[in-house]
Amino acid sequence: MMSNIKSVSNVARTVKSRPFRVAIEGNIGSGKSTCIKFFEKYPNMEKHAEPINEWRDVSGHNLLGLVYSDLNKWTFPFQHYVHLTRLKIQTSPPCHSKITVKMFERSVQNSRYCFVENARKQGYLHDAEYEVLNKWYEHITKQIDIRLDLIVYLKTTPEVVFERMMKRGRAEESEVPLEYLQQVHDAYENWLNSPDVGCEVLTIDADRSIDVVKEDLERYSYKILGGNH
Ligand code: DGT
Repeated sequence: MMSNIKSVSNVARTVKSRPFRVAIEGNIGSGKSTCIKFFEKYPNMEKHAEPINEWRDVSGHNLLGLVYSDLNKWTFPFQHYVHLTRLKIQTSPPCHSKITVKMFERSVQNSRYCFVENARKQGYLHDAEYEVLNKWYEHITKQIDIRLDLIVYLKTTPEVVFERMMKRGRAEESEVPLEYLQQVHDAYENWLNSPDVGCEVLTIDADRSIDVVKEDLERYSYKILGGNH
């Protein structure tokens, strides 16, 4: 079985004054939204789906549609906006005082180390654009605590998620080729196996059916809930 937990030595453990932060990570169509819904039964957990509707309507502009229509032209503004919307989710104060865990779909770190790195590698970002995005990221990490306490990585193979993505039929993704999912997969693997990750990674084999994945989520729920339940 692929499921395992990887510890990183310089882990920044939970800061008492804020909830335990869990990012659900994985390729397009890996099942992140279903995974978040699974935790609905825990009232002390605040859950955030990906802010995709915000990306679809930036004062009338569909940035998600634009980025897939021309990655070279639109990756720079898109990643800026992704950073902003993720930062708001990740650092907002909990909605009530009993919240001990905050779970969100992808993270600011994902944008920086996965999508932005891939975009530079593939030439979707000019070196100057890449540097500007990094300057922002560096500044933010110095000023604000955006640290994660746990990453749950729904690991998949690109062919499996490609089939799921096609079945789902989201309009903006209709032209996304298998090659792009392979790139995102490789970027995830590079990031989550590098020192940049900075927290524990719980890897779950998400090629398997959702019911089997849910069994793993149940098995690891104590860990995912930061030992808080
Ligand atoms: P799931 O539940 O795992 O199938 O995930 P979804 O469908 O809720 O979300 P997902 O992973 O498909 O993400 C929504 C779309 O946004 C998808 O086309 C990938 C794209 N996306 C998310 N974050 C970024 C980013 O930082 N850069 C780029 N270029 N695309 C991103």
